[in-house]
Amino acid sequence: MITVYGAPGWGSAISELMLTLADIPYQFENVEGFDSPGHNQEKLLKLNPLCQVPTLQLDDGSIMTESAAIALMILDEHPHLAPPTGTPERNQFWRLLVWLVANVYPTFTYADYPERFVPGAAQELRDHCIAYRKSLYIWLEQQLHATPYAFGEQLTLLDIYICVIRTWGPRHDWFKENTPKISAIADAVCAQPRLQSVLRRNDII
Ligand SMILES: N[C@@H](CCC(=O)N[C@@H](CS)C(=O)NCC(=O)O)C(=O)O
Repeated sequence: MITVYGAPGWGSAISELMLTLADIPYQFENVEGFDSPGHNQEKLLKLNPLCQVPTLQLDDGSIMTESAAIALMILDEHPHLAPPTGTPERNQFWRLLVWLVANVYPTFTYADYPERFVPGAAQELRDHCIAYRKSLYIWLEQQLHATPYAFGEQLTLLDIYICVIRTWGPRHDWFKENTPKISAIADAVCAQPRLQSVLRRNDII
C-alpha cells in the first residue's frame, strides 16, 4: 500500500485528497515537526533529500515526491479527474496545475524559510513573498469562469489544490474578500461527502 509521509494540514493533504478522490488506498505516516531537527526530520531526509511533504513511498518501495508529479501519476490511472483530452479545458488544466506549483508553492518555501535564501534580509523576503503571492491569487481568480468547480461540473485535481491552499496564508477571510471564485471552489470541494474524513483530519473543515 502507498505510504503518504506528511503533516496534518500541510502539502501532504493535497496528495491525501487526490488519492482519496481516486479511491487509491494509502496509509498516512505523520512526520509532524520534520522541518526542525529531530527524529521525523531524519526519517524524511532518508526518503527525500529536500525534506518536504508530500513524500510518498509506493507499493514497489520507490519514492515519489512533487505534488504535481503525484497528480500526473494518479491521472495516468484515473483520467476522469481532469478535463477530457483534446479539449481546451484540458490545456488550461495543465497550465494552471503547473502554474500553481511553479509560481505559488515556492512563495511558501521562501516566506516560511527565508533565512535559507537570504540570511540577512529574512523579514523583507517574507513580506515580499506574501505580497507577491496575493498578486498571483488575484491573477488566478481572473482565470476562473466556471462553477461549482474550476472546470464546471467536473471535480478535477486542480480543485484539490485550490481547496488546500485556501487554508494557507493569506487565509480564508482574505480569499473570501478578494478572490470569491477561489473561495467558492474551495467551499464546493469541502462539501464533497467522500472527502470529509480526510478534510477533517487535516483541519481543512
Ligand atoms: N514542489 C513541492 C513543494 C512541497 C513543499 O514545499 N512542501 C512544504 C510543506 S506544504 C514543505 O515540505 N516545506 C518544508 C521545506 O521546504 O523545508 C510539491 O509540489 O510537492
